Amino acid sequence: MGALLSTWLVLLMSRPGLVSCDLTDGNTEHLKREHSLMKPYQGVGSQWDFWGSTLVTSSYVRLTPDERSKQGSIWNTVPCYLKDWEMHVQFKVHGSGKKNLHGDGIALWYTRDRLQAGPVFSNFALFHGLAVFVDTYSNDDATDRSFPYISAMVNNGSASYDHGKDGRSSELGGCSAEIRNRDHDTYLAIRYSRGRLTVMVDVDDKNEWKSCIDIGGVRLPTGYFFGASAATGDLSDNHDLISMKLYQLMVEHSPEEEDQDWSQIQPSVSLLKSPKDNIDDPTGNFRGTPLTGWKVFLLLLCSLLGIVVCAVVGAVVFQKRQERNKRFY
Ligand SMILES: [Ca+2]
Repeated sequence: MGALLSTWLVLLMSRPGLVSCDLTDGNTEHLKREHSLMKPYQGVGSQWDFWGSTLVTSSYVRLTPDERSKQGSIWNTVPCYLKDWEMHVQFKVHGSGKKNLHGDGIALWYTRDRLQAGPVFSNFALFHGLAVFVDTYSNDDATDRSFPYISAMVNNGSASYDHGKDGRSSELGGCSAEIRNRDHDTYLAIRYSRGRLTVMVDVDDKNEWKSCIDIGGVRLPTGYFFGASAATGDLSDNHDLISMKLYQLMVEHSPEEEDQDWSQIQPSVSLLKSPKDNIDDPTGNFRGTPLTGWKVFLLLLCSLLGIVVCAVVGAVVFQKRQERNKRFY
């Protein structure tokens, strides 16, 4: 029995992926440089294409300046074949416009097509893939949410982001975040793993992630491109990217999942009733994954104790029966 337990322990220890797959703290070992944009932006030109008003300096990538009617984007040239990933974006939105007199915001993309200009934060509207919008201007005059507002959309090329309504009809979830004209750095993380899409923000200079969007049932293929874009209209802002860092998440998949051709998946979301019903973890615990190893361990320990109890009870019953048989003979 002891040997069995130690075998299980060895199995658990030898699968560090189960225990330490949370890379939100930025484990450089899993940083994928070919999909990352970092100072001093030496990869720009080979691994990243930029378009429109985008200006690359040694300390930031400015998608648009604080001027009217500007459009800019930057796109990774290397398709991403990771099944589970986490993108950390450090950005800065700033300008001379007073409150509510600035716009329009930044969009982050994981899409089939790249460098396709259009009306959605300067990108093509009928996109295939995932978009996360950092929308700084309320086009729709609704008062139920404050701006800047962060939201996500998954599209298979059939829906169009409604700019006039701030994408309300197609959003999967979102949150308000004070990201503009801050003195400190602002960050956003997008995690896609096992069909779960999680967006976190760190904008209050507390060095901690706050949950913004967390939904399950999301299907995204491999082989798409990461990008970022921004646009200004009558109102403007400087939309700056400081870095985009992509981390591979070490997650195991079943043999059936591994056998599938992930590049053929169509982007989709299987909503039950509303995006909120798709939440896998109601606590929204983004850093909860390391517990998985312990949960497995506890489950195994409980099963082990169950087996021991059954064996002891069985032995006692057997012994009693033997004694009773002896009495009869
Ligand atoms: Ca807007």
